[in-house]
Amino acid sequence: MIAKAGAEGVPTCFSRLAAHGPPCAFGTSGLCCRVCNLGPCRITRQRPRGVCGADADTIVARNLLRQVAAGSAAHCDHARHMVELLRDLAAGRAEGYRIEDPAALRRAGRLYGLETERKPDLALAGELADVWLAEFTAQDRPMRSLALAPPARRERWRAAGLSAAGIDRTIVEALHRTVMGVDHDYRHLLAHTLRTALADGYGGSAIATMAGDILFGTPRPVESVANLGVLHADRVNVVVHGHNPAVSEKIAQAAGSPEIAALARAAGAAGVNLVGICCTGHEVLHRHGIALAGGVLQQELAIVTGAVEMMITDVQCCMPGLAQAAAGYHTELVTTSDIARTEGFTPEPFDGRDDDGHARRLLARAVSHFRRREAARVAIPSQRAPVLAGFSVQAIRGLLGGSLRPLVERLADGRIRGVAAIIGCSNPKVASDRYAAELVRGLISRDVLVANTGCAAAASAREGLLSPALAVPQAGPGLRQLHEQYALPPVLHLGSCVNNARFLELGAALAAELDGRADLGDLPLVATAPEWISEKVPAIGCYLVASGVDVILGQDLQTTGSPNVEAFLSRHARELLGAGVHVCLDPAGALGRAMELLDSRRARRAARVSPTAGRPTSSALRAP
Ligand code: BF8
Ligand code: SF4
Repeated sequence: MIAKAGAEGVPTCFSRLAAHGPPCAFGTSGLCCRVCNLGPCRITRQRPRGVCGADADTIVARNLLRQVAAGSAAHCDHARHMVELLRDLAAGRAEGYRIEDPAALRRAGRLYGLETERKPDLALAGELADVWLAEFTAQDRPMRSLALAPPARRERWRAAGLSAAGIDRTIVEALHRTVMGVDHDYRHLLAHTLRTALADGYGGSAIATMAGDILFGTPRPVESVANLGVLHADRVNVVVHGHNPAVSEKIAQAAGSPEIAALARAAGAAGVNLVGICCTGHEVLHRHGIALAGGVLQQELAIVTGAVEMMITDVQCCMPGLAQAAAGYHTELVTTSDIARTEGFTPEPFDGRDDDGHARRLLARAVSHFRRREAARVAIPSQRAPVLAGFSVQAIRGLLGGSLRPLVERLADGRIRGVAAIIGCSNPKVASDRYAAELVRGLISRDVLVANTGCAAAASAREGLLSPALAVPQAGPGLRQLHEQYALPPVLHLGSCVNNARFLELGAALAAELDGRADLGDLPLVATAPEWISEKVPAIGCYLVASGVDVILGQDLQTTGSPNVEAFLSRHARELLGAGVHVCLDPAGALGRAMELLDSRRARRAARVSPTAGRPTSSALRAP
């Protein structure tokens, strides 16, 4: 598709990257400061301070905090929209929506200490929405959602002063601190970076995940297919792209309607084929088995097939360059979010009023574009791989017979050497997705269970690693036996990037099963982001480290300009939180480091504890 785009003169991120050449070294190292108009300042050996006197440590830490604040804001604002939808539904103002999973509602209500048994669903949904909205606005108390973490971890945060207050306050404070002339001690800035990330992991990402499950259903294992070969030459192809599960859910429901199928047939197509890209693609894959065309790097390439009638976007990771790609074909680009406008995209904001009708009208318009397709320019790659997705923690527990005990026992005796989250984006600056695929193969062959999210999961999907039939033969004996006995595959697709909260949930549940005093830092857990693009990934990395999970990055953070900041994130974080950031530029190095980290954690743990009987799950999220 990259070659086809080149031959047809259609620009993509690949061609623009080549035209840009090597990126600016000041930006790459974090040494460019443009927070005030005394500058912008660029730090060099000859000019070690900006005009205001800020040194490299301050500038690099400030830039990282701003990145993490922006990434956290994206996840948290996504969560806010989900919570507002839940609140509106409870108040009878969200026509066409319903509580899809009452058990998830009650589960979440119990976590926050709400009375859940003698109350109608909508009343409980309203109370829970109020509790969650208060997580955004809390001023002088820590977020209640921090109690999703094991008690030992919360104690570490308290001792280190990292307990985040309300989400909005924490993120606003991040921006305030980084204005010229406020916070200049890099350690103090980095502490707030971790605090801000915690507001994301346990606030925004966890709340978005729980609210999504309540409104649209908790994912269960579901079969599908992935890669650009999921597009069909004889059907009207519609792509949902972005992150908001409410929009993609409505489009998915409408796409299944007989009325739309009839319209498509009348237009000469065999039907409507809905596929997903990026995280909203994962949401509909998990809940409806809708095919996944790919991750962030496939968005323009899907259009280059010449076979996409409409791409329906919402927020985050929807490149503005899509407009240039679509201009070369008949594809209509639609933006459904009130906060996202791009020239070349038709604004069609979904506002909770008649979203079903809105979705049907959009699909009818997509059908009308089918006749404008230029058949001679259609080229759909044949590659498609089978996928098994839908691994919420509840689904994992279900497969394991109702408890995580079989997994905990195997982690304790070494039949399974650990659980590795492979997360984050695909980046055209590196050999896209090869790192992720090689690492996943290496890990499962060494009996490390892989938990995948985001574009890294899309990479695994395209490589066939989300197909048990293809992945199990590549796995070690421990994982093969686990699959044989429980049908739990070696690579578990946990969902979108906000669903990294499922990894935190899995870690907390494993810790509770292992020993009431255990913590994520005591478990053989590790995370790798092979390739990162979005500011959301440094935010995820920081909340994982703050949770006690070592994070291996396949590319440097933009912090190499300050050895002190890098030492804080690797060594000091380890002393403070039991985990740090590692950078391994090649997959073999990452695999070696991951195995070292997992084995040393298991050895440490084995020296101290063996698994004990199951205990009640935590319900510690009551008001402080
Ligand atoms: O949130 S992995 S490119 S799609 S940021 Fe974006 Fe990165 Fe993909 Fe979803 Ni996540
Ligand atoms: Fe330069 Fe300081 Fe202004 Fe940054 S804050 S641009 S270092 S003067």
